[in-house]
Amino acid sequence: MSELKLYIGNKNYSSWSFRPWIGMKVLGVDFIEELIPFDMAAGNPKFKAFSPTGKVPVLVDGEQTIFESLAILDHLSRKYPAQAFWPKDARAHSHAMAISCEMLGGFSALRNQCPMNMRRPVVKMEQDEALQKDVKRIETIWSDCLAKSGGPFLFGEFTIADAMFAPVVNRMEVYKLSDHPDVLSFIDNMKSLDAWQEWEKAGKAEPWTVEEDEA
Ligand SMILES: N[C@@H](CCC(=O)N[C@@H](CS)C(=O)NCC(=O)O)C(=O)O
Repeated sequence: MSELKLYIGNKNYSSWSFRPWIGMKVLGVDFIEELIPFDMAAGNPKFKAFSPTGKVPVLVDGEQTIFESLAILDHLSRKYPAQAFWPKDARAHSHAMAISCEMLGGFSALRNQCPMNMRRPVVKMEQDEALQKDVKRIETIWSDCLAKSGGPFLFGEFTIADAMFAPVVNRMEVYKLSDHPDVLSFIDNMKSLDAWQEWEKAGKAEPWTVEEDEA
């Protein structure tokens, strides 16, 4: 039985939950998942029972509770040093951390206007100036990384940086935000992962609808 338990929200909508979940699946970490759906924009009061922030995701590793998606993945990179959670090259590691932090703290127009939604049909969204700015910056980040690494993932092999951008891959696709060739090929590479397909299938099958997240 696994010693790790990952608390997550709805697979259709919970972009922050998707990050550690896909990272752990692709990098081969055994864990038990506990899905507690939010059926309202303000989450679920039940999250407070296990989460210091009242938010998901949360990882319980024995006696320790780790919250915040990037902190969870970084914790696992130290717990399993043999697995390449971060790029092995020091400069690439720093770059992967930088863009992961940029994702964590930035792109508010994209996050607010285009919620992750696995069920959404692909329909183009009109972009205001703020959304265009976010999309352009993401195109630049992905293109630079893929040009340097040669792909198929941002740093060659799948790392935490890919996990941190996974929900953006869904947004780029379902809101048709970019026709940049590097964006399109990164979407294909991410979507071809077994873990992606497992999450997407489960998300599409969920019964819950959150009106605020149906953009
Ligand atoms: N910065 C946090 C964000 C966590 C977050 O906002 N999670 C959402 C679900 S995707 C949540 O739990 N929302 C409930 C609420 O805000 O009440 C992380 O990286 O884990």
